[in-house]
Amino acid sequence: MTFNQSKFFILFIGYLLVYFSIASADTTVQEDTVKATLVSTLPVFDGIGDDTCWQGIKWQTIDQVWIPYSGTVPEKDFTGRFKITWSGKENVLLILAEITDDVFVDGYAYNSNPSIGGGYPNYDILEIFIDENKSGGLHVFDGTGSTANQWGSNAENAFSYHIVVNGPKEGSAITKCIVCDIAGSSWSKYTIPNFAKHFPSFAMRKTGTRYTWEFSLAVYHDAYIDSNPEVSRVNLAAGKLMGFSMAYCDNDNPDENPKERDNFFGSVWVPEKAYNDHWMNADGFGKVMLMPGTSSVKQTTHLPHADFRIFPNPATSETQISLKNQFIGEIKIAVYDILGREVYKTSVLKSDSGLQMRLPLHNRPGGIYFCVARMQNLVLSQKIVLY
Ligand SMILES: [Ca+2]
Ligand SMILES: [Ca+2]
Ligand SMILES: [Ca+2]
Ligand SMILES: [Ca+2]
Repeated sequence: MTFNQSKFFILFIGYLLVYFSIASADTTVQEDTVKATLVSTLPVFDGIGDDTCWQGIKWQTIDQVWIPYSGTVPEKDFTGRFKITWSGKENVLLILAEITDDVFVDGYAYNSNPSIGGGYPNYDILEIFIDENKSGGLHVFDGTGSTANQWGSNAENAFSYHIVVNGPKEGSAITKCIVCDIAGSSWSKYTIPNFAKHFPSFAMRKTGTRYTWEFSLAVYHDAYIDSNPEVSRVNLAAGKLMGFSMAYCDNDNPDENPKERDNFFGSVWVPEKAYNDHWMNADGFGKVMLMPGTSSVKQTTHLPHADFRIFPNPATSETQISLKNQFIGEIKIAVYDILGREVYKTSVLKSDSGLQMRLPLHNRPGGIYFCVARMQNLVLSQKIVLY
């Protein structure tokens, strides 16, 4: 071997060693579609991930460098991973994120005026990107018309939550956050809304250089109105597929002024040309699917949706529900319109022989509705079309 050949050989062996050490470190799993399991109990929101609902849930990694500051990222500079589950009873996503960051840079002061309150991505912040109907597309402004640079036609087509906190003291947790996004109609008329109210429970704890974020997240569809969020609240149900990614902005220089972000890490691979597209475009978001609880999977030997039928559907008059599975006990039935408003609810006892009942929707206006059946560890939903 020449000197150059042997140098290449040593590099190659080194690459193999690194490759196999990563491949064998099977503590995290990055799936194409992240499966979020239904859980029956909420965690205690204290920034400690020892709750029952987190047990047995796989970690997902935040390991893609979307914006690099320097060539390599040592482990002490940053590692990130998260778990996601959901609660049908509370109708929220549940997220546990564990971030290692050598220097925590906080101090951001919120202001809805972008010329004063801008720059939040230059602090240490956790980001959640969510597109509840997986539509993709731009989500910056409520632009009208068809110019190429109007940055979308609906700011709430997807949300990009930038979660900002003042770092807690060593060994303690904080429960207050600011959640910035962009809304408005154009770059000359835009605001920074604070969407902290979309996070009903929130905690972030510091243990050395490990920061544990534990929170719930309500999900809203794209007809969201900030003055009345509940109208657009989405009813989470098993089988629902959403656009979802997480990211972390890492700055390690608390003394600089103005602040400037170093690295930017994400949970999904993005092409180089779209390395920083998530904040404005939902096309590159990852995917999360809501799954029934593990105990329900065992209880239900058939496909859940095959057992839950609404007929006739589409319907011009009265419709009926038929539900067959092994569940015995109380089932809560609710029907929602396209805006998420509850238009009918009842609760029934189901025996093991199945459930069949009328759904009195014949006086409702025509359109799309969703029927949700909630039982102990399982939430089933079906779309109904009324003419
Ligand atoms: Ca906890
Ligand atoms: Ca760092
Ligand atoms: Ca959307
Ligand atoms: Ca940092």
